[in-house]
Amino acid sequence: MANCVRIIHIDLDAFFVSVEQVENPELKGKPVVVGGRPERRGVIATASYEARRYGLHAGMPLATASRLCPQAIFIEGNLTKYRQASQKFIAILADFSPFLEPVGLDEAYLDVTGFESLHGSIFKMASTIKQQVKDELGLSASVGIASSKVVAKIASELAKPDGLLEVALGKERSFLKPLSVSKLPGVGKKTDPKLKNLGIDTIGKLSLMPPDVLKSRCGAFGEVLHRFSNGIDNRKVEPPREAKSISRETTFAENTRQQSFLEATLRYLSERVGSELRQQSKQTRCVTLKLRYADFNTITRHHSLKKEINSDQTIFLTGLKLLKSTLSQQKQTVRLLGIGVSSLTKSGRQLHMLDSESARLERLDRAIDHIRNKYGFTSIQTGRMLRLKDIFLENESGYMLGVPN
Ligand code: DCP
Ligand code: MG
Repeated sequence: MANCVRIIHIDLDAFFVSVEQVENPELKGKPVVVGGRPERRGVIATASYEARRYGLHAGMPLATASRLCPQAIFIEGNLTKYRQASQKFIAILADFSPFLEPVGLDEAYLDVTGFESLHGSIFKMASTIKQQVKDELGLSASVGIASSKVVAKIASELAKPDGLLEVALGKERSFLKPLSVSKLPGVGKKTDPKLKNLGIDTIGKLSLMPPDVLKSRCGAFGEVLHRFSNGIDNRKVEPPREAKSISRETTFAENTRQQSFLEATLRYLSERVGSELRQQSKQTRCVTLKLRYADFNTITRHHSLKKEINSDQTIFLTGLKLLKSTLSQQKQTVRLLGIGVSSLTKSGRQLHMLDSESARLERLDRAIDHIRNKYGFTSIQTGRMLRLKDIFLENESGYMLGVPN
């Protein structure tokens, strides 16, 4: 007999904040916000559940947050640390099912069809996963179990925080029926009012609408709404494909055109990209510079290289050329600077084939990577980057830029 599809959706609770609370238990049970100091420009990345009681939420400007909840504790945040926690989280999940699809840093789907006998039941399996994440990482997660991705995701959302909810086979429609349409993934500021205008507030009502009506109001998404509201979702759990690009960017506290500062930041971001590239044993042929100007206009400029590279120096110099030529045509100050690489290939290292300059750069990068892995990213710095010391706060895994990235 064919097994009925069982899918687990798991999502960590208040992820960035929870990582901070594990590191500093004094923060537990308090209104805590990760995203930056309230006097800085920026928005909340994560608010603890205690802070959410005051109306604080992800995406809210920090200044608004501190007005609504003056006693909140504001933390700068450090994405490197959250990435490390994320990797450990995904590694735990991978022990339970190879059919694993991570989404973002703190969320994943697992196809566990046919895994009942291994664990007694899928419910027991999910409790074990939750417990293991708690024991090994100190983080609490919420889990939904259902016959499709969409229903599992809605179930985990409903179970938050620290919950576990299984929607039995055949009960999908009755589970969804009373819920607000805003619980459906993709229904937000745009679609919600359109549905409300049609008199549709619950998923149950949505499920009874003729698909043609939904299509005429919401375009192609109307069809998805029809299927999702009826608990139908044939999307498979897809293990990730290899990354197509690597990039790092930062928003400045104050807009700037200061050449030496922009160069120092570009150097830092290039080294971040280069070190990730080498960690993945990849090389690149395309470097992209990204700039956002004071008026929020955002541009990207690409440069294709003749041969594959993975050195910080080449990424930086290519980015610098793009930066200089772009700024020479533009008078505005810069709000955001980013650098990325794409057209990635696996690096088959053939040192003897490299010319001596490439070989020298490769040895240098390897030595730097080694020291940084051991003593932290800022333990060794290049001349151009040193100016950043005066500008950004620093911790063991690198400079804390204005916005976690
Ligand atoms: N995030 C962010 N900016 C946003 C939303 C999220 O930087 N606008 C980051 C911070 C979150 C992480 O992504 O910690 C995960 O996002 P979630 O939507 O899963 O939110 P949380 O894990 O913080 O809370 P929840 O308990 O609701 O899942
Ligand atoms: Mg989460």
